[in-house]
Amino acid sequence: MPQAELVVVANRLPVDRDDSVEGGWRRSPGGLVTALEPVMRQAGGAWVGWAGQADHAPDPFDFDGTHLVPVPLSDEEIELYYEGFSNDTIWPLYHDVIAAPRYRRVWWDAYVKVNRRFAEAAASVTADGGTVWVQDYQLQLVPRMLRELRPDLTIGYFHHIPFPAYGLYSQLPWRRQVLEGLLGADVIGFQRVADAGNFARAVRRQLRYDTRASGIVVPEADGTTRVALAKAFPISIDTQSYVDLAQRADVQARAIEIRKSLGDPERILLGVDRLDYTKGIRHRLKAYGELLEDGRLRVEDVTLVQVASPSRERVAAYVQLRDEIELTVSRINGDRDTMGHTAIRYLHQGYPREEMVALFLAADVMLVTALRDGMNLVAKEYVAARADNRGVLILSEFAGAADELGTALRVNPHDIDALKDTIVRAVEMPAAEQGRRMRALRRKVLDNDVAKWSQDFLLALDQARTRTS
Ligand code: GDG
Repeated sequence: MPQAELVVVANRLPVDRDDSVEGGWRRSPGGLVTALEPVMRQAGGAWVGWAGQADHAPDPFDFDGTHLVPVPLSDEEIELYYEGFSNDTIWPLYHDVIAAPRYRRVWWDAYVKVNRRFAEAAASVTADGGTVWVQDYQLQLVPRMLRELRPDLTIGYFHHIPFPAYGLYSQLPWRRQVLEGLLGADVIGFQRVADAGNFARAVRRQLRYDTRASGIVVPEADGTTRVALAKAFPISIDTQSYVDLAQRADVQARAIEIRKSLGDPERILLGVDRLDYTKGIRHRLKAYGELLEDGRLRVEDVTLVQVASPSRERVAAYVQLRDEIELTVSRINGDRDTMGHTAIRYLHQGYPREEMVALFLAADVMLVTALRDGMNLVAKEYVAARADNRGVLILSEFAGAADELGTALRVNPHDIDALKDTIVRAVEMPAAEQGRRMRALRRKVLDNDVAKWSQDFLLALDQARTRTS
């Protein structure tokens, strides 16, 4: 087995099966994959993850300069470890119990077993003294398991979703094991300063370890201690690729075509989300529906386009959410549509990136009303696409992106009256104010792209290595 100096461990490999292309695999879309591709290529890195098909793990293979190591998952493990513990226990708990988390011991058992399998796979492909970077909440136990197998490694972990306040976190029957699992890492990265703070507080309350600034003093089995760093590293997007797409003539033409096909409304409002209860889609629809009802907005002048890409369709809470949203959309449309104009153009579909960027260009107002969100990349993508310095971003204070994107129109999505006023303000905002706000937003997103994010994290890991060696 070839050994790599840098190994990424994530639930999914960075490729999707596609029999129509040579080799049978294509790179999956997504910022993480784009960000790590140059780093991995340069380091001759390896990536450990599930290949996407149950009960089928191909042998390790090379793809675009990266060695890919598939981890097998059975159908039952996908149900218990992924849909169960990851997406029906941790996901709702870490998003402030917007939906009720379910605590099931068989799910936990599967989570432990699968995390061990990932840790063992990473241990077997990492070179002596190498670096492993573990991604996200599906693999919180991997850092500790890996450290036990390979004490010579430098281990990083990045948490893409929020880390909740201790009062909520403490519901977790396995709260101690999860903290210990994460603390196996030398650097534990979070989206927001507040997430890192919640984590440090949970460690103090639950494990009684000392914390100093961003450092956590972790006692080892041999009586010594080491310092793990828990700190914010806000993730970003491949900004330039959005700027480039937005400048393409065909994408710009498509934006005009979209507007025309909606009946040339004065204002287009846009929401783009995975269909997930954390995204605040219902709150957005409620505010918009009331504005039409109150007569503050008219269906002849505005249209809301809501892309809700299909997600986690085997988890009960998502099935129910879809029903609720679709009922609400059809009620609003039934009440408000005219022959020529629709209130909401609802699309339960995924689209190519070109179409997304065309939508961003067509949208006068972008609605990000998440009730809780680690970062929210859609907010940054909209900003990156608007090189014309037009358009208004409405951004929930509960999305991580709110920490950086200070000149967006900030909103508490639970406050429906405030949300309504903010939508009206966005619809009426003069071009000069749009430009002033958008320019400041764009500076942030252009200066802090995903390549910088991965460099900052890997630099912190490198410093952790020199501290301990
Ligand atoms: C998690 C955290 C954190 C969506 N529909 C389509 C499509 N998308 C793309 C968006 C964006 C991505 O998917 C979604 O990223 P978000 O950040 O908005 O949200 P999550 O999926 O919940 O991601 C989140 C993120 O991890 C990274 O750390 O920011 O807080 O929850 O890029 O554009 N892309 C295409 N077609 C679609 O239909 N092409």
